[in-house]
Amino acid sequence: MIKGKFIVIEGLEGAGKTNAQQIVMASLQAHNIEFITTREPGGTPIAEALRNLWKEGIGDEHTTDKAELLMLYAARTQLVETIIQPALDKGIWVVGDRHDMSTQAYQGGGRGLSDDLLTSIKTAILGDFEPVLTVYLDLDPTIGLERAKGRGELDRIEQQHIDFFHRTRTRYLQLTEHNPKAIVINAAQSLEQVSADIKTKFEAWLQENHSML
Ligand code: Z5A
Repeated sequence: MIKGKFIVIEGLEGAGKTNAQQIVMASLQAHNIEFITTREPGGTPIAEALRNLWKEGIGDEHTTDKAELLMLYAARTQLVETIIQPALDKGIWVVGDRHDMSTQAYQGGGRGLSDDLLTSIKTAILGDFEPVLTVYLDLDPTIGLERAKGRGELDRIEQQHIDFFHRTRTRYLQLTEHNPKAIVINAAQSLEQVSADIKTKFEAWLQENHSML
């Protein structure tokens, strides 16, 4: 049985991940590749419950930075072990809305948690499990938050100081620059141009990797 491939869409809020996921899905459909989609944090009943608990807290109590990190990894391993890995083992591809790079960028870059802590937890929980490709939508956070505001009230995480998102973006750029497993898209362009860029670059990647199917 040939294994499926794990492709992840990453970027700040308002970067257009929903649109990017649809473009990747359309390409896979055109090549008759079977796939499922996931989102993080979440994607299973337990992981979704952890997402809500983390986002909303209980009353006035919210997670500390380290508790947040552990909850994100609890949700992630639940999703990987029960949904993602079994699908890949059956030859089904997985298109994820966020995965571990979000933690490296938001909790590492944004919150400033140490590389030692992040690396030790990541290694303990995920081992060498990682996506074969990450499509990173790069966007100035001021534009992304304006777009997100257009959809309604910002949630607790989205209400962080703008510097938090600048640090997060800087970490994303460090992680994706010169990374052969990442495609970087300028998400500040028009929706049409962003969509065209994703399609072109993803199709090129697919063609290169198709022989491995
Ligand atoms: N988080 C974390 O801290 N650590 C982790 O490990 C993980 C996550 C996994 C998840 O929230 C939060 O969790 C997120 C990171 C953190 N926090 N923040 N802040 P979520 O799942 O609720 O939200 P999101 O992942 O950030 O999704 P989003 O806000 O929906 O972003 P998006 O999917 O990229 O946005 P969109 O819905 O595709 O687009 C937003 C709007 O912009 C929409 O109206 C589009 O039509 C519009 N748009 C998109 N592209 C364009 C262009 N090119 N031009 C004009 N308008 C556009």
